[in-house]
Amino acid sequence: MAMPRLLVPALVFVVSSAPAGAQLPAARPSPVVVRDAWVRTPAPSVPMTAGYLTIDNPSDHDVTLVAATSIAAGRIELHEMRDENGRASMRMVDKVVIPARGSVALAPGGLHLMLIGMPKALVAGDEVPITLHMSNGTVAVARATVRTAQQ
Ligand SMILES: [Cu+2]
Repeated sequence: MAMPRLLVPALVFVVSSAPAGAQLPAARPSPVVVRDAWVRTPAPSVPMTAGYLTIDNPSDHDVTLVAATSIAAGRIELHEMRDENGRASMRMVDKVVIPARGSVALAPGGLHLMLIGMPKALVAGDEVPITLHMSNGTVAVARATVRTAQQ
């Protein structure tokens, strides 16, 4: 019953990823669907900020996110926020598994993308393309909107 609903975002993704595919002919599109992507407006003179998005995996196989890149950041790390003895701390993670027919949210307080070293200041309203690289060599492109907080 869920299939017809899943097909629509999958097709939309294929269309929206075409320009990236043209630039990177070797990269095959991933079956995942990325939604609700946003980047927190960086604080003044702070050279990093967090990005958030939700990854849906309508396929029958687990998909593993291993890296992210963007023209808007020198590099992007996969991070996780944790509460350790009442203190929030961040650590790097080397992968994020999106289970078959499942979904993973990168959201404030938990998993997130850490954008480090922005070549151009990001301001609210900017749209940032973020390419998600999977362990099987496929990619998914997200278009994240810069904003001050989740709305
Ligand atoms: Cu972080």
